[in-house]
Amino acid sequence: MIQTRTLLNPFKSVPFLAAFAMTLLLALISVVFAQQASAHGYIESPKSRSYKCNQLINVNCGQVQYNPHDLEGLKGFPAAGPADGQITSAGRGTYSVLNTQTATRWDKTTLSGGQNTFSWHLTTAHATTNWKYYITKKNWDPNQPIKRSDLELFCTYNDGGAKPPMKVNHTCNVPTDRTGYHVILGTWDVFDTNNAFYQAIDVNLTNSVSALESSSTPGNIASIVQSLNNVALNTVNTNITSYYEVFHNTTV
Ligand SMILES: [Cu+2]
Repeated sequence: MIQTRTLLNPFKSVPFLAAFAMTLLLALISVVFAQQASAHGYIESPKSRSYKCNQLINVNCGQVQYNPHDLEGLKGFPAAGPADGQITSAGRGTYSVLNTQTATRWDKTTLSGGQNTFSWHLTTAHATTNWKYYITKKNWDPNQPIKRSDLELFCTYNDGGAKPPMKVNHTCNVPTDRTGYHVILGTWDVFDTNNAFYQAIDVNLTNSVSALESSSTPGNIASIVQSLNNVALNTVNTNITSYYEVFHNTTV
């Protein structure tokens, strides 16, 4: 009896209560962090830098390997948002390895300029202000940390606060006036928080313009018969082994 009453005495149980409260607090904090870790989203096509870390296509990425969807920073880029040199990590110290910028550090996805689809995989469908896509300028230096002045906007989708589906697809026209290694930055501004998500995509642009420029001019070839839908090509020299596409108003 006396022992039971002593145990229930709150003043004598202060260490126990404090330990209990602390445990509860830690449990709450871990629940909040677990929710944050499972929240948000990443660009799965073309695979982003962080998603390639998750897929072990990019290696030695640190923690982002486990959290490709967690690149959350302040919204309002480029006026606000992560500082220059920290854009590709969303300004998150935990993921600063993503800011490493050299011509060879990251795996590149081959991409043709023109119409492309960018696909986000969301783990939480936050109400959305807008989605924007930037690309490095023609004269960018792939061996220097990326600054906002290296980037130019090429595509915007405004959602006006709507809640997106878990898979979001955007069709955008990627500039066709540049080739080789470029970085595309996708931003997702959340409507009802101060935050946004930042996704870098490393691409190797192969534009048809440059492909045509680099190929030799067809020789020994002549067209004798043309109709509205058909152009007959005759080779003057039968040794021709090349394949040619005939363009009319840029359409094959
Ligand atoms: Cu989230």
